Amino acid sequence: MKITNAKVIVCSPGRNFVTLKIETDEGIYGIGDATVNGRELAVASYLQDHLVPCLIGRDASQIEDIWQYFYKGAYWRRGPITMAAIAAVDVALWDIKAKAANMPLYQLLGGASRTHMLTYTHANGETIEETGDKVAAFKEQGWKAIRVQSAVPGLPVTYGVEKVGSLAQAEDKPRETLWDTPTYLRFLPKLLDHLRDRFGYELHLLHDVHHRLTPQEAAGLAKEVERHRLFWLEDAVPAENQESFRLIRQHSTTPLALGEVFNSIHDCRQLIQEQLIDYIRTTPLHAGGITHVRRIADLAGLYHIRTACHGAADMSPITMGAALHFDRWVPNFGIQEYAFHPDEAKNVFPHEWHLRDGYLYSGEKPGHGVDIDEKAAEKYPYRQAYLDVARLSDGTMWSW
Ligand code: CS2
Ligand code: MG
Repeated sequence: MKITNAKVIVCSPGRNFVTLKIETDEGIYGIGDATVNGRELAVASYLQDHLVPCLIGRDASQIEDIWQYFYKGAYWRRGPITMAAIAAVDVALWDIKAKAANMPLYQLLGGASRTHMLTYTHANGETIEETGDKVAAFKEQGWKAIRVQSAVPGLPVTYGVEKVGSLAQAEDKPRETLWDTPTYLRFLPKLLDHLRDRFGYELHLLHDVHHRLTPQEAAGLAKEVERHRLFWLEDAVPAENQESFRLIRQHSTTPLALGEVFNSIHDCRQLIQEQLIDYIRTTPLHAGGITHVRRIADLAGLYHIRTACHGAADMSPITMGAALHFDRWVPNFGIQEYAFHPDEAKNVFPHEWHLRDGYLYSGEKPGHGVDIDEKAAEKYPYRQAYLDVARLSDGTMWSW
């Protein structure tokens, strides 16, 4: 089966998405997501200008060789742009292979290890009480696991709380936000005290620090919130320096999650082999497609680490479809994140996966079960957008 055409579709149904559609001489096509929030056009160009010309005429069934060709064959390898572009090719080719086999994608990976996936969503409030009310509403809808973020009093904007939250802002420059670690560290335990008093301990609660602390601060926080028995504390420290997690680990048994920004197994090898984390958050988008995340998952499995694919709304419904087929198979599955796509995006990307009672279901259609309505996509042209940046009150740049 020969690849006859590959096109890059950039659209903005509620937010920007980059999609690769690969067509074959047998009439079967597959689609993959290449969205890197705030850097969309860089991946679109990487695909269009550098990968697509090498794809035409290739045998679509050679997923592994094509992956290696674009990974090893690039002298300048790795990095979010490269790996997202490779991921889009990889996911589209798995989609084609599964459609050609007339099987849902999880069957090609080794078949189902489970019927449905435990999933968490986000409760974000301007106040502790409002966050609690949102948790109550999700609990009522059947959710078993909820990530809780609340505005930190004294900071004008808090990550994850504003309506647009982690969505990129449609502006010509990144918005500057203010960060203050001591204020945050005094506040967070109060939020968790309130939620445990109100909901007890059965409900899984998660919290995302979003890379803001030093290892010493994170170790103190992880120790202090042991009493709240979190499902996890996420991205406590920026993880370029993987060994910094040793300090947190030595001081606390709070489960740790990390890896949404990683794009290769080498970004998490030490964290996994030293058992410094409990959940690995790499997705089939930012970490090189199904072909690469399954390698990460297999390594993690050796060390009792479970998967937890990043599921923010800034990855298209295609990535959610691919992630759910991966989740359906992966033996060491932990949890899946889901943050609700804008309605316009649901129309552009018709999909079979669905939510019921706090669980996601992959669907049974051949392929990954997600399509793109190109006519609908044309109605939503790309808009320039950036993620926020953060500074301390004296102007120092900080991790956002
Ligand atoms: C987040 C994301 O979902 C998460 O855990 O950390 O919202 C993240 O901020 C965005 O994906 C950035 O694009
Ligand atoms: Mg996160």
